[in-house]
Amino acid sequence: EGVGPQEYTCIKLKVLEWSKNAKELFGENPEFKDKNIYFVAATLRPETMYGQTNCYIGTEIDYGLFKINDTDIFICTYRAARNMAFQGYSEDRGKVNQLAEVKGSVLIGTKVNAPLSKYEQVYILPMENVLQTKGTGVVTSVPSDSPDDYITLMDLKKKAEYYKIDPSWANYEPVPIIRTPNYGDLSAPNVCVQKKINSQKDRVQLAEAKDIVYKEGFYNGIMLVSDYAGKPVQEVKPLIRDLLVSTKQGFIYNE
Ligand code: A2H
Repeated sequence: EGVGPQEYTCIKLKVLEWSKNAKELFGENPEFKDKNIYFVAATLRPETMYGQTNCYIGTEIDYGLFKINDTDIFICTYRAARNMAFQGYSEDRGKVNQLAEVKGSVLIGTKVNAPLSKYEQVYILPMENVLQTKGTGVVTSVPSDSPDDYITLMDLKKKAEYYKIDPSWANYEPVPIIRTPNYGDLSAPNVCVQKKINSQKDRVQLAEAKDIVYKEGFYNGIMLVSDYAGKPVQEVKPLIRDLLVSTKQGFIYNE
């Protein structure tokens, strides 16, 4: 980090139904009527999008709703929207058109469609370790292959009331999407169990687990799903990224 630009794939998760609080704010607003509204999540692993089970935001982070063109509105941090505007994702290059601002907590429980996911609808859920200063401030969740995503989903299942969510929103299981020689078909859950990681507060062990799972998936992983089943992750990663971009379910974003 900090050395040179990082290329992310941004994934567009379309809003299907606002949370109760967001509906009160935006439900009747004519500016949002008939528009496609997307949470925009930055990922380094586009090949894992088949395993999305939810999407995380920070409850204390401020998010904007940004007009991108005549049909599309993006939800992300202002910082990311400004970077996007300079990268050609806005009506006028370099200009941000912010329609509204909202605290993350208001958006929790919004139902979205996550491209390529086996689940047709998933929910916006809270994660404690989302950084305002990285990517878009929106992190799509792939518990099969990301230790952070997995352990946070377990926290939410165990303590739904504490996290102020409806238990049904977290009632999703990790999907086996990549096979690895050392950690099997659900590498993130397996490494978390092996390292006895109990919650998203175990930051040090989680960082180690993240490193192990990332390297194992990238260098030794074989796809279990999609048209690319049986192929190495290294080979298909750019192809799945290109698929997401060409179908306009995603776009390339640098920072
Ligand atoms: B990755 P780097 Cl399956 N705050 O996507 C915290 N984490 C963030 C973030 C933010 N604002 N923005 C993006 N991220 C996460 C998939 C994935 C990711 C898998 C496995 C590992 C992994 C599904 N979540 O990342 O610091 C996003 O999660 C491990 C590095 O820029 C993004 O990719 O290197 C990754 O961190 C970007 O991290």
